[in-house]
Amino acid sequence: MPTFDVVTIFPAMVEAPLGAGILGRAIDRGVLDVRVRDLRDFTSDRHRVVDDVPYGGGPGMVLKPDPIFRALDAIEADRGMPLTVVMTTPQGRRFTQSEARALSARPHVVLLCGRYEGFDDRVRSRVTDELSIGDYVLTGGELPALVILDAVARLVPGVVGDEQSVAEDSFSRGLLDFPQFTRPAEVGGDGRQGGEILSVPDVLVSGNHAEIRRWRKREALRRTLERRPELLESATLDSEELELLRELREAAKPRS
Ligand code: JD8
Repeated sequence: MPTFDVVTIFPAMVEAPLGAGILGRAIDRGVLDVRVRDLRDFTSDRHRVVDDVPYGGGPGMVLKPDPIFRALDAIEADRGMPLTVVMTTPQGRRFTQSEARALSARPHVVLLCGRYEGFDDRVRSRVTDELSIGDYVLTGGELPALVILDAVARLVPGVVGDEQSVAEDSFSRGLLDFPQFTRPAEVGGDGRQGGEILSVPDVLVSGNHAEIRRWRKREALRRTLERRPELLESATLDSEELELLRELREAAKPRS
């Protein structure tokens, strides 16, 4: 079960989201250990400078290597464990649920958050994993670090109250989620929905749990087939799901 350190020049940007929700509660309860470290605390000059101009010229600033090395030395000394050092960059491997699972098995994870034009490339000598959360451009590594932390921490036993829900998770199973409903059983019909009454599917109100399980399986498969068919190639399906998938594909076939 990993403990986490996040190294950033914007600690408040990382601390605020960690004060709310499931992760916030897990930290309060002591089942999740996250320390946010201000990179400026590891500078050695009076002005706490973390960046400098790029060698070779060009726009923007680059994060100096020394404060990062000193931060990593301090974390290593504090934690006394081998560090997994994750650097979030647009050039990294794509972060996926299987990357999250792999990180959740490490004893300690450090997340390095870059800014500006990124890190001096020599920092990579201390980095074990370079990850990207997706193909879009962000202004820094704090949001990616929070995304990775959220996905990894919820796999840590005890963080999410209900272990069952983690195990049955859509991406753990390789399928999209089935649709959810709550009360009331009918909404609209009074003009607020343009006169249309929107009802909860009868089967969910029926109390027939075998039928409900089967309906949910079918809807999860239907959504996956429609929206993310490539996921079905690596999904692990039981015999009932394979049969439902055959039926859905049969029903979707164009007939002449
Ligand atoms: C870290 C600085 C800003 C913007 C140079 C490097 C991840 N999926 C992702 N998109 N963007 C990032 C990311 C962006 C970052 C840094 C992560 C540190 N930037 C960019 C333009 C030019 N840099 C990311 N993971």
